[in-house]
Amino acid sequence: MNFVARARQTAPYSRLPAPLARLLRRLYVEEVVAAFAFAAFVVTFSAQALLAHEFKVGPIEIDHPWTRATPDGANVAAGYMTLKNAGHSADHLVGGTLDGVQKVEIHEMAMKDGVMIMRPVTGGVEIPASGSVTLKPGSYHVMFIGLSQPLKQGTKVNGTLTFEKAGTVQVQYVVDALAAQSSGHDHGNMPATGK
Ligand SMILES: [Cu+2]
Repeated sequence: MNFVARARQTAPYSRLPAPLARLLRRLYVEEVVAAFAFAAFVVTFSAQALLAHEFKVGPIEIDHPWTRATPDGANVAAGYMTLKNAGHSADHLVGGTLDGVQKVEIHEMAMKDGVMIMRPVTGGVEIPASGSVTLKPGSYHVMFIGLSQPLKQGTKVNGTLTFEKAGTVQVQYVVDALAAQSSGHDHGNMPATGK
C-alpha cells in the first residue's frame, strides 16, 4: 500500500460514506470560521463599549461625540455624534462651543453644481420626535473654526451643545485618529526624545 492510500485509510472520516465525510469536513471548517468571527466580534464590541460615552439634556441623548486629530497648522475640524430624542416633539441642534476654538457652526454637506460643498444648516439639525439623527463624515457635522492648537489623538476636548428646546449641555469629544490619507502629518505629535 502506498503512502497516500494509507493516509486516506487512517484519515478521520475515511470510514464514512464519501458525501457524509465531505459534509463533516466542511462543517468543521465553518465552525473554525465562525469561532474566529465571534472572537473578532467580541474584541470589536469591547473596544466600542470602552469608547462609548453619552450625555443627556432633557429628552435628548448625545452618543459618543468624536472628532479627528488635526495636523499641525490646521485651522478647522469637524465633530460627529448620534443624537436621540425620547421626547414627543422634534428639537434642533442649533449651536455649541469647544475649548480652544473661536467659533462653532452646524454644517451639512450638499451637492452644488456637481461638487460636494459644506454650508451652515439653516435652523439647525432636526432630531425628530422619538427618533434620532447621526452627524457623520460626509453628512451633518459640527464645524470647529479657528483652532488655537491641534487636536491630539487619544485626548478629550470639552465643549457644549445647544438645542433649541432642551437648552445647553456640556459634552466631551473623544479625539480619534487622523484620517489615514493624511497620517503622515501625525509624527508632529510624537513626544520629543531628548537626553
Ligand atoms: Cu463644515
